[in-house]
Amino acid sequence: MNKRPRILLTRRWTSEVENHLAEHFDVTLNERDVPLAPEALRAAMRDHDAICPTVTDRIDASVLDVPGRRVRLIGNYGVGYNHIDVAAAARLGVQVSNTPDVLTDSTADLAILLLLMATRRAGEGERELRAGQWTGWRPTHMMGQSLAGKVLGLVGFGRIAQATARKAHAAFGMQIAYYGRRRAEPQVEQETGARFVASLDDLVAGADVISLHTPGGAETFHLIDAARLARMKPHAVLINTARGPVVDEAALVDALREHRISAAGLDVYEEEPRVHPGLLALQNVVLLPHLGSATHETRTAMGMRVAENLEAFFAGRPLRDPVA
Ligand code: 8YV
Repeated sequence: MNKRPRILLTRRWTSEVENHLAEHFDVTLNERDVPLAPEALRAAMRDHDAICPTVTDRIDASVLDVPGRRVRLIGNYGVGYNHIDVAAAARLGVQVSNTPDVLTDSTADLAILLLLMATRRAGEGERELRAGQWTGWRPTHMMGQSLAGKVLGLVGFGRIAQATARKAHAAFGMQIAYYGRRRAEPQVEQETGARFVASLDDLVAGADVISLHTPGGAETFHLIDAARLARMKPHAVLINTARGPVVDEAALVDALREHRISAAGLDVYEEEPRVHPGLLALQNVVLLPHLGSATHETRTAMGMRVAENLEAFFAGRPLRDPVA
């Protein structure tokens, strides 16, 4: 009998996926479900055939280039892979896969949730009520902003941005504008109701709500900095479901504190799980703990998508979702 490939899941996954994987592989689970230290990741590289990390694991060259490495595949659980040095992996002949498509709708739904919460002051309202400070209905109580006819400016126009565009346009009658490295196909623009804006500065200056959908990494670090925040309208709302470092968090705190923009809705942070203390002190920001893909259905589908990549790799077939 062939020896089954040995794989490591760096965090606990849904039981459906863990059970499925156990039928095909010799699976190591991280029973305590806390992030693994770099030394533990390096050790795992020596005694597994594949490791399946998440956003909480830094798979840099010092982990990949360990002497005696046995791992030949990094099957990432998640679509974003800025925590993996894919250039080093490619150089060392280690393949990398991710999980696109299956989390598109959940993440777009969460962007819409933040958009609604931030524009309708939902967090603020709930905090007031729970604190016993609600004095009753009145015409001018906690007024937010309506969405119909407002411009949603999308930064990046990949799968998740396009799904967000469709939902915001169809459900709330928002106008959609987007900035991306390249212009989308006319059919996609038509179906999402989106208009291309060639300059990011113009997009942020013209939008009522700005939602970020770029990858993380060096290329997008602090794309939204103090200067771009200064270009936004005073009633603008910033939504981030992409990666924390895309926004200069300290500059965002200043802009929100001084009411130079009206609100923000964040699911991701510069140094997760640490959240800038300035954000925690503000009322006009909604803060969620990186829940973009967190539904039972999606988290299982993500695991199954990793399983497809593992199964292809160990059967000698091309990966379904290669990123390096
Ligand atoms: C994941 C995400 O839960 O897929 C991504 O890129 O940001 C999240 O939805 C996380 O990355 C798991 O690794």
